[in-house]
Amino acid sequence: MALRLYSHPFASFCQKVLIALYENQTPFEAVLIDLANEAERAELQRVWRIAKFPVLLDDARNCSVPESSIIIEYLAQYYPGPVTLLPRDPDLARETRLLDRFYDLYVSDPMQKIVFNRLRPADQKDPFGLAQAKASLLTAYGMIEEQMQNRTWATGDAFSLADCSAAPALLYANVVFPIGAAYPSAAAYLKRLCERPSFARVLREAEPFWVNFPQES
Ligand SMILES: N[C@@H](CCC(=O)N[C@@H](CS)C(=O)NCC(=O)O)C(=O)O
Repeated sequence: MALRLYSHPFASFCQKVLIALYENQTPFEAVLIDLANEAERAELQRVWRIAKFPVLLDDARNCSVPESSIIIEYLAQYYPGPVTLLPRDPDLARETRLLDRFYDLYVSDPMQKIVFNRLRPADQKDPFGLAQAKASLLTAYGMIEEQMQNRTWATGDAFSLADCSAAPALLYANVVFPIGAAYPSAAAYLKRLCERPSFARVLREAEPFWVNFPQES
């Protein structure tokens, strides 16, 4: 198989790329990386020294591509399909990249901080960082509420890179810090994302791993 994706079905940034691959039915092999397994972590670190996934390996072009947004841009360039994840119009492409960064930086990042705080030992919790993360998510929820009043997908009528980013970010954020009744358009957008066949498939594949999700303590 020309394309291999070092990934894990429960990891949000891996899900972002899986959505893109499923949208265009791009053939690839998912190589499951268990970060708790020393050998598998070392293999991930061999291809991307930062040791974060996903990483795409393209044997046909003899290259490896890290970082979820860059992978999706790479797929759009070299393995395009019927769903144009990065619009050709430069202004719409810039808006798409902005919303992709918005969901990564201002939804995923604080969501991960809340999850990591749950994983900390009881005597090493970070209440200040937790409050900051929740405040950041509230700001983001308010912005999404405004953005999604009249839109189906993040940038308008067409599903894009920004929606690949939004889906896992909002899904996990809603679990650790529920979106709530004050943000009906944001909640409706998350519902649409969950019903999108590509993300519905991702969610089915992630299902067995929910037992390991850290609970609030
Ligand atoms: N900016 C990166 C973030 C990737 C990332 O944070 N991946 C997480 C999984 S969702 C990870 O590898 N975590 C492992 C670790 O931090 O040790 C991207 O967009 O791909």
